[in-house]
Amino acid sequence: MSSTKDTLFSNPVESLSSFKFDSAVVNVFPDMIQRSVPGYQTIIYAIGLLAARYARDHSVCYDLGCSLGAATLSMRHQMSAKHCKIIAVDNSAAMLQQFKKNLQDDKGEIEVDVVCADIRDLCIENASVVVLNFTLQFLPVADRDAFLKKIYQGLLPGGILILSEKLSFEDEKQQTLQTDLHHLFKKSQGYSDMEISQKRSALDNVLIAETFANHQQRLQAVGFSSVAVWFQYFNFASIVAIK
Ligand code: GEK
Repeated sequence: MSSTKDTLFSNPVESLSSFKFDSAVVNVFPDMIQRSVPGYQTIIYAIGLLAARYARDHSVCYDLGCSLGAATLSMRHQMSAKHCKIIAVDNSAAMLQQFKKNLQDDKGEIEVDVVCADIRDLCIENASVVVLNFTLQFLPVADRDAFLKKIYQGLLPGGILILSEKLSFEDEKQQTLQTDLHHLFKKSQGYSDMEISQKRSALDNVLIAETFANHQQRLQAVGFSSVAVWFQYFNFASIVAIK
């Protein structure tokens, strides 16, 4: 994958437009996400471990909002289910163009279908594993219940959803603390205060974080029988929900 350094917000931008997953972002994406999301690599690796445990023969694993396919490739390299395929979906054509190039150099044997679509319009069926790795947070809150219901209905009994999200906190002190800790993390990764604050403004109204309690309640309401956080690093968490 490209390792071009993310400097998108390093100069003052007069009027910040909303963040978009366009070709400028694609070029720096691996660097951006690793330096912005604490624990990203650990989560990616563990998605492969979870898929190795839960992917069933003759079923489908979905990677929804796949970007450059890091979660897809982790699953592909660690799963051993037979006659299983991965469907990787994103609505950014620029992301998928680069992902398809990366796939050509990948030696994994499991079939991967790369689909350019809005994940809300997708038909989900015969799924043993569904991954939403930092994607749900970009859907309007009003669409999240129906979308998760659709995922639940498309999962086989015993199948899992892996849901990673930036979290918000009901408790104001925690909200401030976790936000500060995230900024310290980004500074430690080489981002300047200006880059951090400009990126935050660009993501305003684009990335809508919810509390863990919100996520848990929604997942239980759509039917998941078991919901737990398996990883958290400051305000970034990954949840596993079992049907
Ligand atoms: C990873 N999962 O590296 N339909 C399809 N794709 C969407 C939609 C939508 N409605 N909304 C957003 N996306 C990846 C990282 S990035 C997270 C996921 C981040 C896509 C969007 O185009 C982008 O590629 C991805 O969701 C979110 O494991 O950049 O913070």
